[in-house]
Amino acid sequence: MGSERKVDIEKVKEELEKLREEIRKHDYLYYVKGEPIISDYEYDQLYRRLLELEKQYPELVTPDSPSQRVGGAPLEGFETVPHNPPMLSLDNAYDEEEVKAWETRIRKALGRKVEFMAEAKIDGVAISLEYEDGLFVRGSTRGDGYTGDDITANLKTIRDIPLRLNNAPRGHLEVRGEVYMTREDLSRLNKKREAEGQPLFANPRNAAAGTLKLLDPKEVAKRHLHAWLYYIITKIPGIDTQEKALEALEKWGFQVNPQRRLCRNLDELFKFYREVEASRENLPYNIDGLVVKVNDLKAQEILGATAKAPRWAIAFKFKAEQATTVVESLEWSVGRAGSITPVANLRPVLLAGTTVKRAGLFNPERVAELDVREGDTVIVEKAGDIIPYIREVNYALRPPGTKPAKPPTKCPACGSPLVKEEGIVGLFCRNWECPVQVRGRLELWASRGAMDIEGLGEKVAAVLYREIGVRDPGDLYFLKPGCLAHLRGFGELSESNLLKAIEKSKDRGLSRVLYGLGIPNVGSETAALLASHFGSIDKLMAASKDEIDEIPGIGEKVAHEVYNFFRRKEVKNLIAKLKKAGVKMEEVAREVVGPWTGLTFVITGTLPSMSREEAHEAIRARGGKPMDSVSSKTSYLVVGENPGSKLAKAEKLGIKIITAAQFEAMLAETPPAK
Ligand code: 3BA
Repeated sequence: MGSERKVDIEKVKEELEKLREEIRKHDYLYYVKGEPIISDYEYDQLYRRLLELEKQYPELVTPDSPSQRVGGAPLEGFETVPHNPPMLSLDNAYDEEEVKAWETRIRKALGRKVEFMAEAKIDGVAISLEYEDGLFVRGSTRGDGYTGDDITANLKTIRDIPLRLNNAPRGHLEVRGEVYMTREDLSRLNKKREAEGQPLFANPRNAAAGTLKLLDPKEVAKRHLHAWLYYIITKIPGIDTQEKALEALEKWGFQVNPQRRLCRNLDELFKFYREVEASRENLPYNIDGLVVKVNDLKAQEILGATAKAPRWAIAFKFKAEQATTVVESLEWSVGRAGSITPVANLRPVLLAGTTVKRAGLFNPERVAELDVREGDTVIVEKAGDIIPYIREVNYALRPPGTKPAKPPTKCPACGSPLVKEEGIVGLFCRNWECPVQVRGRLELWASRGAMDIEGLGEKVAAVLYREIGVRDPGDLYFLKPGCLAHLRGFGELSESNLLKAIEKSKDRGLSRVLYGLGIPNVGSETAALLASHFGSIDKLMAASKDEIDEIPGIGEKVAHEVYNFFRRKEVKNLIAKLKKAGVKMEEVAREVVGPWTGLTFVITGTLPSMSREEAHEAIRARGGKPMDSVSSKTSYLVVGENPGSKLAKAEKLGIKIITAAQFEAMLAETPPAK
């Protein structure tokens, strides 16, 4: 009986392996090549048989089985993954002159000329992948470069990412690259989102980033992401150039950017740049330039990196794409802080992968400066490749009889007279009860980075304003049970949930309160600075303009805004109301989130220039964790004079060991988090 089962198992194993091999082949032909050779039906038969057998023999499920791509249950959240070495960014060059200057620096540093590997720069999201003995074990986002999110389950759904490598080196292998989405897949996704009333993704990069952050791998699988790899972290004998690294990646089974060329000199590089730029529109994905790398890895090592980017690589960007269209009308809208923002409604035009219908004009001064008028022909570009704006007006094509655009004198939302303020660009509505501002203020107060009140978004803010007479965030804390339940879209349950969420928000602390108040020009960083400097709202409100101005990191303009904000009688009322409600307006000690978040440090021996406690403080200030003993979780062991037994332990565990001097260099290169 026992032996019969054994024979069975061997046979099943064999069938499973065959099935998997077969399915892998068809996955590759279908997803990567786009040229399937069997029907969907035939494929489904194979796949079902695989699932059936694996269900029957769960002990035979292997981590590289195609069934493991679709992932299991949704995740609760992501673990963090430290990046060692960090995932840096790239310096940019915008024209040939800048590339020449870069090449000159390299030539001088090395004392010789070098060859360059140039790769089309895919507009995607950076990732890191880890393999053990050829099996995919972990993948992560770039995050802040020092730590990212563990998105293994999501990455497993991407067919371009092999779960098992061909002839890869034994042991640990880490490679880095980029995940991207094609333009076609983006427009399909956006059509679906539009139909479902969800916000649209502005471009393929945002869509790829948003998709990788989904907690449900099954949803990720539906979006057909792709991946290119371009960097091997692990040192491999025989791989001594970027060219060979790309070939090795390809051989192991990764997808590698097909548009690449080894260039012996700048002329060859510039020629390749023009070729790739000309091919741009015909590609199914967005590229935004070339990444040019010193080909020789030895030379790369000598050149090294700054705290931000390697010196041996540069992103040679394409000129921003432009489109010509016509201004159909000019519109003036009111922002949350009461500023009047002109917007041009445009004849729809395709630009860098999306249809542009509106372009921001920032402020009335900008409209006057450009002298843009209704009916004008204009050139639009995208700032940061995302936000469309008017670059230029073609005055020669202006239709006869137009007049300069006139900013409104009354607020388009509430009719109050608009004011211009000393020393500030722009026009403002200063009516505290202007509906747009009240709703905006409530939304900001409730937002994630502020008081994080779940259930209070745009729609609910509008209802609270219109139906209940809520006029500022303070009113939220005096809502009575029963006041909402009768309203359309509300029920007893949603009322009680909202009231609970409001109650819970009282303890978020000063920094979030200050951000949530919507003081002009005060984002979450400035809010945190103010909070940690003053410690309580009373002290901040009592401070003079100069006292605020003196805080490092806060400029004169912001000091002026903060000071003025707290002089307003409506603001004083609001603060009094919040106090009465019991909203905490003192700073609560927070864990620092910074460049070293997720990294743990252990120090052994004495450091020449600082005490152990000072070193610990410096680590904490950057978000890192100082620890007293070495474990497998330690990221770095810092070795001072007369090190103890920790050194031997770290060596045994393969922990990264750095000298006191290296540690100090890291401190100098990495400023503390604010
Ligand atoms: N090559 C992006 N960084 C790239 C390895 C270095 C690098 C890129 C690249 C740092 C592309 C910065 C983010 C990052 C991995 C850090 C490329 C592309 N090479 N071909 C030199 O096509 N977008 N981006 N990624 N480490």
